[in-house]
Amino acid sequence: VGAVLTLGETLGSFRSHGRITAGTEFGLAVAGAESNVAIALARLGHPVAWGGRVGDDPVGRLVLTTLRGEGVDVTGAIVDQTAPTATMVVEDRHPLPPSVTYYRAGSAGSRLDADLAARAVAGAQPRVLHLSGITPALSAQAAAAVSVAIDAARQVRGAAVCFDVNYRARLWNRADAARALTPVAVSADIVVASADELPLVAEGSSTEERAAALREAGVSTVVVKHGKRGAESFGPDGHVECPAHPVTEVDSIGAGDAFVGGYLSALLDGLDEAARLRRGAALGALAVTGRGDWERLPSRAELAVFLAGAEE
Ligand code: CKP
Ligand code: MG
Repeated sequence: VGAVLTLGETLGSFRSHGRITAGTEFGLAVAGAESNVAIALARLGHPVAWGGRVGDDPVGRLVLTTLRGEGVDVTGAIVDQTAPTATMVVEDRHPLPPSVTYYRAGSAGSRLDADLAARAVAGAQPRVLHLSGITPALSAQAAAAVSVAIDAARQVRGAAVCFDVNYRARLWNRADAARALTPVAVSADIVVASADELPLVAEGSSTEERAAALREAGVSTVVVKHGKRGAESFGPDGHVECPAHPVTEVDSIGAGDAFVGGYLSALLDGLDEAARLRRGAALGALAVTGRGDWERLPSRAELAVFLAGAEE
């Protein structure tokens, strides 16, 4: 029995060294919101599995060896013989934010399907199934896989479904995303969103009203992230707030996934809502201190050192 199962698309991320011109060098890294969460949890010692499809190509092999190396169970992953692993190009335009270009239409990851999802959930019997709003944007069959995964998790006693809205303007518009993601959000136990993503999945004229609407629809806890201004949640413990850790930001991509990893880690440890938000904020802060989506994420011991320093 694994603690956490995540499903999604993991990509090769080519990060330019400076503006892109002929001859620019790139560093290759592994990216993908759901596998970022998996790595965060694995580094903190939680048993965690990732399921998805990669191509039979060097980037696909890098994805699997990297996840394995980080201690993430990839036995539910499939190597697609005919579609390539998705990639993305991140152009460093410092001091402007990086520009991101996806090469993922028709990718192996976009072929995530109901069969893989059902098998992965049945095999992992997870305590937490973590999904994000990126997956339904990839293809109709990936969207179906998300619903099937949630239905399958309902068959696992005590399993909770965590859903990160993760709206991606490069994949679809807000109206299409709202239509597809609202039914997913209301079927989750925990919904995580940034303040600008929350209106996609809930009616209301304020964060409070939107969180209340989701809770009335059956969501247990709504976690709202405010970046540098911290996070708050609405759930069985009422309204809980948490400041962010002041750190010097180098690269904010991956902060949201780090936050989710920290939050779920504290949940699995049986900690209360305030402690879940605190651990989420700590991982989010650490993730932005260097380049890469997950490379800066801490082990248990490193997290303790960081939190001790933060109290001084
Ligand atoms: O919301 P975050 O910045 O934490 O998510 C970052 C990830 O999966 C990144 O790894 C990228 O590959 C992606 O989101 C994406 O598909 O945009
Ligand atoms: Mg996010």
